[in-house]
Amino acid sequence: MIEVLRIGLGVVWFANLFFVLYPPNDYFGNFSALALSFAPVSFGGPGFPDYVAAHPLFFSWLIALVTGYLAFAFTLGLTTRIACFVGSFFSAVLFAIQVGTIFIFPGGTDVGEHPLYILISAVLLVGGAGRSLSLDAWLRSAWARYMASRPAVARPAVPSGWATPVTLSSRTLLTYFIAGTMISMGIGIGLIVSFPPQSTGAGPPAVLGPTTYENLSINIASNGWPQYSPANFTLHTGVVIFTIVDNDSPMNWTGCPCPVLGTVGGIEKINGTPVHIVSSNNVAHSFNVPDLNLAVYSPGGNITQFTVDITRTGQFVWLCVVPCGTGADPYNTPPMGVPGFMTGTITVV
Ligand SMILES: [Cu+2]
Repeated sequence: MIEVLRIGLGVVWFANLFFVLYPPNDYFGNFSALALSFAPVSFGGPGFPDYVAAHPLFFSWLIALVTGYLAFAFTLGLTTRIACFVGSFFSAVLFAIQVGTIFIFPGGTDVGEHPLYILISAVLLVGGAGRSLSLDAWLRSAWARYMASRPAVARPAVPSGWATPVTLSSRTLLTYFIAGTMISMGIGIGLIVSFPPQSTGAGPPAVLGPTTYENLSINIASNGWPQYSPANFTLHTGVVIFTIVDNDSPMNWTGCPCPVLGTVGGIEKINGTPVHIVSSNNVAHSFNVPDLNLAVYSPGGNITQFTVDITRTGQFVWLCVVPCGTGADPYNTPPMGVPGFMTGTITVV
């Protein structure tokens, strides 16, 4: 029974590994954008997510390798006991880092499962998982056979990563386990609370400001026209995380599927799901800045989020290219093209 639980946990980690390796997800390419998306919801402030986003190679590979190790270790029952510790500490750090999002998006993200992983690891550890149906058990018996076939000289101990009969008591193991998990959680909290906001690019060629946020919404004005608000606004150079809350109704527009252009990672997140291509199903409006090569699409009744790294100052016109005019020709009737409704000016300083 306990071995079934172990293999089940291995399969769950394999599912995570699949997410990492599945090419359309572009895990490594999107890693920075994904990390940055935690910035506005991290209770310790954006410092740590910014730091992770600035070092994507290290952090993306760290997570990918640990995920791969846990997938194979639990499924095959290889170094089971070590995997219980590694898995629990890993979950504890991730849980601490992501816990701030629980309070912002209830039920969102993958926060929920980490406590479960920790609990399962504890059960596996105390239950002595890895004694059957596992490479640990096979290696141990193979080792024992090998040693038995040799004249007894000095017998090295069985490597302790394999689930040997418990020489440490369950109680001792559990103590280490709980202490380590608590320490890992403390490290995770420490990381997000104590990391100072990044001062990016303090030097030539461009002085970039810290990450800033721009919140836009699309509402139906009193005259019945859909309207962006604010339509004219000022930004600072640097990384800007946009959120568009679209309160208009969705429609099918045959001008899409449309590729997202000009954002960090080439993605926008629709209700938290990153996409490269926006389907035609329920696009209501778009947010295009031709001079920044930016093109983002906003499905009606959804929240769209995207990150733009702005390096140029000046005035930039934005406009909606999705036909939302209220007249017979929705491409050429108001509010399409009307300043303050479906076009406006961004001032970058
Ligand atoms: Cu529009």
